Amino acid sequence: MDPILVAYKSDPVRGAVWHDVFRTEAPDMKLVDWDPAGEAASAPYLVAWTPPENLAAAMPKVEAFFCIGAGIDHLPIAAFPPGMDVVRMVDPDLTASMVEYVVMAVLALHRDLPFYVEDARAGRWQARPLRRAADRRVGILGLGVMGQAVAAGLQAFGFPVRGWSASRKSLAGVECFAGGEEREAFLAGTDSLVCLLPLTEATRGILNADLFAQLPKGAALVNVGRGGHLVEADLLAALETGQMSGAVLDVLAAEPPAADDPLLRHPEVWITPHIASATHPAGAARQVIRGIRALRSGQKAENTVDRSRAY
Ligand code: NDP
Ligand code: OXD
Repeated sequence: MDPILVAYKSDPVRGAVWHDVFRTEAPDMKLVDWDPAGEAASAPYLVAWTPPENLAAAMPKVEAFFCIGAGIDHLPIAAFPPGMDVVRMVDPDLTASMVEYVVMAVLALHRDLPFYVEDARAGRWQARPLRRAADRRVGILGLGVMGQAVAAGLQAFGFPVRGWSASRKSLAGVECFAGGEEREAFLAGTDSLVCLLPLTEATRGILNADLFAQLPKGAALVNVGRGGHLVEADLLAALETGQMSGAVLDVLAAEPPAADDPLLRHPEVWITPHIASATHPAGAARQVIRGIRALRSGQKAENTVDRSRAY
């Protein structure tokens, strides 16, 4: 029987791991690197972060697109072939890396690290009052796969955790808020805000002056969602007035940012180059193999996206 063709269009270094996993764990499948003029173009399955332009024409037999990341906001979903499944990445290692990053960021802001780093560089030796974790309420925008895992990670340090999502959740020890009508109450009791929303038309620009004004004075922000969630000028203004006390931003509107982006050298802002988490290739390859097997047996692949919801 002919092998099941799977096209791979992504980083070649990580690709070596993908090839290894497919070779050893899916001998009935053939992973082929993307080549618009080669056999990849006739594959029914595509693994990529960005698909080729005009996917329907580039891969006329494509049935399912496996996105290598968790977020799918960069995809031209409306222009995709109508019946094609879109599957996003959900992987324990991807989630674990996100938990590490957010816990690190919330703790760094909680323990005033940005100030101590600045102080040390300026030769200052001065202690700030110590606040108990129990007295710092952390609010998570987005209680999906990542948000729920992050909530558990933060609870372990004794932070009171609350979260906000579109549909109501019930999570042990987490105060859950849902929908636009409960957003204000959620924000009013949040001292450190973590954004783990997907970027959609409903969430674009959500981290803006209006939202910052609804947080208690001196609140802190951790944005690991997307740069498009944050109105950067509004954050700068809120830092200036003291409404916000600091921020850790892993994602920015422009990546990389312009060399003169005022956020880059702001003493109260820490920036990282979109590394909060990343897909780990071996686990990701196994998820795709499981997904293809499910599709071949007439089931849905796990983590198939509801295309009408766009996340
Ligand atoms: P999920 O889809 O599992 O969770 C998204 C959550 O956001 C859900 O709880 C959902 O609510 C909620 N939500 C969506 N829209 C709204 C809205 N309009 N109002 C209120 N709540 C809303 O996603 P993940 O947890 O897997 O990932 C979240 C995001 O994290 C990704 O989309 C990506 O942008 C980002 N990410 C960033 C990385 C980085 O390295 N910086 C790495 C990986 C992901 P409901 O549950 O009711 O649907
Ligand atoms: C993702 C990311 O969405 O890395 O997976 O941002």
